[in-house]
Amino acid sequence: MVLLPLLLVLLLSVVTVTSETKTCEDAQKTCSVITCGIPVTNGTPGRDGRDGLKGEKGDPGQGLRGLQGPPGKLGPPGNTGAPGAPGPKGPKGDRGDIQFPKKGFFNYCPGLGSGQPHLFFVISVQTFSLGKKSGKKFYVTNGERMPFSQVKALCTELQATVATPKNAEENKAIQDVARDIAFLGITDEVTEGQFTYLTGGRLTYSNWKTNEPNDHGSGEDCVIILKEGLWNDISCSSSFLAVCEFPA
Ligand code: MAN
Ligand code: CA
Ligand code: CA
Repeated sequence: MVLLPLLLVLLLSVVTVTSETKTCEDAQKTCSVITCGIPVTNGTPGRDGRDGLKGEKGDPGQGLRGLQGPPGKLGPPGNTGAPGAPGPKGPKGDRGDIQFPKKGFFNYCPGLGSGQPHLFFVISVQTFSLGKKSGKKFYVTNGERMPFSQVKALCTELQATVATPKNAEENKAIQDVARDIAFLGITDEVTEGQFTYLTGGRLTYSNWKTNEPNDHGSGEDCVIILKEGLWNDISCSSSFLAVCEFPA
């Protein structure tokens, strides 16, 4: 009973060997080189092969990230940008002052003589259009000092009057145009101590300096506006700036 399995094992081994030999012979028909024979022990391992091709880049490592480096150098300046859109229109400016050119200015104008009519004509045209536009009185000066009688003559020739402030705003306007002591169109020549406008009537506005008018010395019947805008009565034969007034 014990021999039967042993016999079966031996039989199986013979069948296996026979089958392997048959397979090798079959292979000989198709393979160009094949060794058939009884199995032998393995030889010594061959030499190491050549280095292979470089592998692909590996995934980033898992280590801690390094500190951030210092900022890079400043780049070159960029191109100039396109001009911006125009700003909104500003508010209307104050009315400008026209001052007579200094004496002799018109002598240099070709085609114009040195005679005053030319000068007067230019100023009259300007004041007419500017005064009409603003709706306010208009003051001009030629920058010259002269006695009151000459100031009156000059302004009359311009078909104007001597500057006569009737309120603080007009007083300031005259002050700004004159920028020096100037005669006003006010006197007490008719009745001492009673100041009236050249154009007639008692004062409706005044800006006397403290202790003025005082009819100082041999008498003072004319009025000047000082640089700070205050008034003083003064001798009409003294010379001060001529400022003429054009109606609004
Ligand atoms: C002083 C004051 C004035 C006067 C002038 C005249 O300044 O007395 O009132 O008008 O002198 O120069
Ligand atoms: Ca007087
Ligand atoms: Ca005085």
